[in-house]
Amino acid sequence: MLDLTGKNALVTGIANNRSIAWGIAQQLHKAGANLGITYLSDEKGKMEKKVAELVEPLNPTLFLPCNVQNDDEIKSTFETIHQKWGSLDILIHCLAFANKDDLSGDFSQTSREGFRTALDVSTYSLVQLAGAAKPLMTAGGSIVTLSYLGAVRAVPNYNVMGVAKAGLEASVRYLAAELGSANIRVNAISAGPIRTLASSAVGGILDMIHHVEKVAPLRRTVTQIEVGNAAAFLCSDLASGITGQVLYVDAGYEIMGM
Ligand code: 0WE
Repeated sequence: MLDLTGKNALVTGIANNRSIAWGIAQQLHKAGANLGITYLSDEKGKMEKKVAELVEPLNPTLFLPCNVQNDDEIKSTFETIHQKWGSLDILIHCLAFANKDDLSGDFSQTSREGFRTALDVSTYSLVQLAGAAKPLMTAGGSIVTLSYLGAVRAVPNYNVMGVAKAGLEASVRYLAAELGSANIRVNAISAGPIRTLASSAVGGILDMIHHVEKVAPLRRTVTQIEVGNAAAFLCSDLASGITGQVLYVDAGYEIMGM
């Protein structure tokens, strides 16, 4: 059944124990994957210490800083994977950032710089990491990224992140088309709203969560572990025929008309 033993999996985007990437890492580990973890380094090394303590029970065999705005860190991350693992099977992309000012107010007032930042960190980073992973996925592979309904609907205040996620979902299709001949599959999970470090910084997130709890067919939100289970499935041979897709893990919210 769902078995990832012998597979090397790189997980990006763990910031703390509420991160969706943390739910994914736990479920990949449970399925037997060998984990590599990247984190966003800060000057004081506080993040490094925090994330290292968190992931220790999952016995990662690689633990590397990787800021996607720094080409050198990306280069050295994949050089280390090449040296230490030889090959890569799974890449989990859970990275997004927009300036806080660009996540409220009028979308038409988004600055060129704010637009560029959001698409650089949240969209281009998938293309960049997939390009770096491609030569290491010599036995085929699976790439999974995280999206949100704001990619395809105008969700209040999501603004420039909606444009970034629309670009991300299109990038999933173009990457899937290119990488399919190397038996590398590329898919996105569109997760319902979850309280995380990123979403808790957003005004009105609790109201959105309460709305989902009323309207979604399952009458609740989803958990990081449920997103993790869907990611583990997409990375497994059980999903060998699935690529280029956006899988909604949202308690059914997306199908509803209100
Ligand atoms: O993709 C996201 C979060 C994206 C995000 C959040 C922040 C907050 C703090 C990106 N950059 C930042 N930058 C910050 O400084 N989600 C799907 C969660 C989310 O974010 C929203 C949402 C939902 C849901 C923003 C506005 C409206 C709804």
